[in-house]
Amino acid sequence: MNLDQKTISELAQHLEAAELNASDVVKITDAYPNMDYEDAYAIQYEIRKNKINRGQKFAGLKMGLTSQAKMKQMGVDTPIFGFLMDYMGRGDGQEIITKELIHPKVEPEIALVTSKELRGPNCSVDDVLSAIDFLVPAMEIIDSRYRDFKFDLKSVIADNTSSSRYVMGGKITDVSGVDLEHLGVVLEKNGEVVATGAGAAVLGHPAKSVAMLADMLASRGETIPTGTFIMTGAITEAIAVDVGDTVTAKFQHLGSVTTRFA
Ligand code: OOG
Ligand code: MG
Repeated sequence: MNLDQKTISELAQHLEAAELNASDVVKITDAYPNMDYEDAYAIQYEIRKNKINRGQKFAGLKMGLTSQAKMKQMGVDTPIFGFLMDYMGRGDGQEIITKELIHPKVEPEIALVTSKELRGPNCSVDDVLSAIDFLVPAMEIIDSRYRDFKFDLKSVIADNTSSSRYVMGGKITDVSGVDLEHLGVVLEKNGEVVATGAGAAVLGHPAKSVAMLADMLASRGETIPTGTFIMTGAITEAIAVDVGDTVTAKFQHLGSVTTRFA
């Protein structure tokens, strides 16, 4: 750690204010070039703690930058994790108020809920497959608080990996018999196909993303508790949206999920 607790608190407030006011800021490493990864997660955890202290409910975890497409789009090379809160979640077909966000982009993601505790290190794809309660089709709406989505890895980790909204499909599916690796997804904006992909885009297998999350948490002395909702990471590049757009992600086997930007 290179930052003191006072600076961590200030940066957490700074980034959360940018989120809640929908106003962008420059990446924090500009002012704190020597901050390290531990500092970055410390800021993210401070934001999470502050939200919980204000009565918001923790809703789950997400992996980010798990696909080659995203890593390339963002010019980075390692996955990261963040958290989701209840107020960020929407049901299938519910609207998202565009003016609450800065410059939202949509990503189709396979989500799941765990039926067992997952503990790293060395958590495997098989460990994860045997700990999936059910699968849910989902979309994440990312909204970096950084101007023009320009950031480095440490800045985006501190900014809770751009988490802002997520939409869950209404149908749950048992994992047995579902081939997550080859599972196809089509993302449509206003009825036109804007991106396509398969589960393998997520680290070769979406369960690998959860295994990696367990391993990353293990280095902090944490596990993934039973009953955790997890978004496994974008299957395609993120698609920018604007007021009036309707976006639908259609998943093979899992069903579809839609939202409209009001
Ligand atoms: C970081 C968040 C990426 C994903 O699924 O890859 C992410 C960003 O691209 O702003 O959520
Ligand atoms: Mg995502």
